[in-house]
Amino acid sequence: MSANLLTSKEIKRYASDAQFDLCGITTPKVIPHAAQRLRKWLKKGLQGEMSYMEKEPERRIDPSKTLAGVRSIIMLAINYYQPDQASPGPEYGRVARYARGRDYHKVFESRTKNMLKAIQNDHPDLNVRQEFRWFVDYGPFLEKAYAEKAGMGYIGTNSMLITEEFGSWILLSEILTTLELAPDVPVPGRHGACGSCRRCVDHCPTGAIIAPGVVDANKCISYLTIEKRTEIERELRKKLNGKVFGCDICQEVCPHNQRAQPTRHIEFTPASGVGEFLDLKKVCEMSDREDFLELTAGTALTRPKLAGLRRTASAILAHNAEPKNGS
Ligand code: B12
Repeated sequence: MSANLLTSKEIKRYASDAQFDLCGITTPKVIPHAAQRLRKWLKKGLQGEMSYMEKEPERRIDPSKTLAGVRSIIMLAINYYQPDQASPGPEYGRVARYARGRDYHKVFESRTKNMLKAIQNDHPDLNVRQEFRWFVDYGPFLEKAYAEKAGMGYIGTNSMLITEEFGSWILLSEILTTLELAPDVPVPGRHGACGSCRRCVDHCPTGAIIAPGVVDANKCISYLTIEKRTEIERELRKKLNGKVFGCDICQEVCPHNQRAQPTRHIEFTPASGVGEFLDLKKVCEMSDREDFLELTAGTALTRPKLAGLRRTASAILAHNAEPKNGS
């Protein structure tokens, strides 16, 4: 263990040099209320078919099970906000903002590697490979809970981490380290600060926010269009309303997101990926992996695979073709 080789202030400078928008530091102590919430969420089956969420929940809860001797957690965030354009028509499906450009895992990965390379160059005594472990959301880790504890914002009723600077339009990643770093202080008095506001609950088309901070994935359009592998049931299909990949409604209606700022990162802009709209007929016509990868390679849209994306696109088109009440 290399004590005091680096300060929190220096880590934040490295994070900023590596083009992260926010950086917060906290201790790796288990957060009991977050652990409790995760256990309850799993017990109720709110994870749906996401079996990876069921694996090793104790590891997700306790960072020391991932990196022995971990002393600090460095939380990183990037703002990806971009305004919506008018839809070209019902034959096009909308992609959630975070996924319109390059796959965010790749963006975070390359920036984290650059950050750690810079640290290693400046501190040859440090064994960065051994003393730092990083991942982007696929790792077993409660990102929002540790980001809240690292003073980056607070978890709102829609269950998202809401920051002062960018609202909730940020993505997170983390570096676990054996270095002892001075922790940031959680934003005082903000926990549960949505108060009586229920805009996200009331606007969610499928009623997926079943209690403050609790999302039933089985109903969430994001889950249905990205993570769920089997058919989407009829009642839920009707509510997709053109959303072919992900959903931003619970963020769009959030008053805290008035402070949204367009992203400065070109990787998140439509020009770097599939863009905001997909031609649903074209998606349905894609017959092989080659066609699919031509459209989605390097973006987050590879996640549902061809079968998942085609299933959603055809569900939207089928619903559009149904006679509507009163017509
Ligand atoms: C599984 C998952 C999903 C699932 C389940 C969503 C969910 N809310 O759990 C699905 C597929 C539905 C999903 C959807 C989305 N996701 Co997602 N998802 C994850 C993942 C991989 C795990 C989250 C998790 O642990 N869920 C389990 C439940 C128990 O935890 P939770 O909702 O986070 O609950 C916590 C809070 O309740 C908190 N808490 C504790 N005490 C208290 C007390 C109060 C009063 C409150 C309010 C909360 C609170 O503790 C709990 C445990 O930490 C994380 C990445 C990660 N590794 O953390 C990304 C992550 C949460 N997703 C993210 C994003 C961007 C999205 C979408 C916006 C994508 C989109 N546009 O379609 C939507 C948003 C939907 C929503 N409102 O949640 C970002 C969120 C960034 C942010 N600003 O918060 C993350 C952090 C990924 C990332 N690397 O940035 N996601």
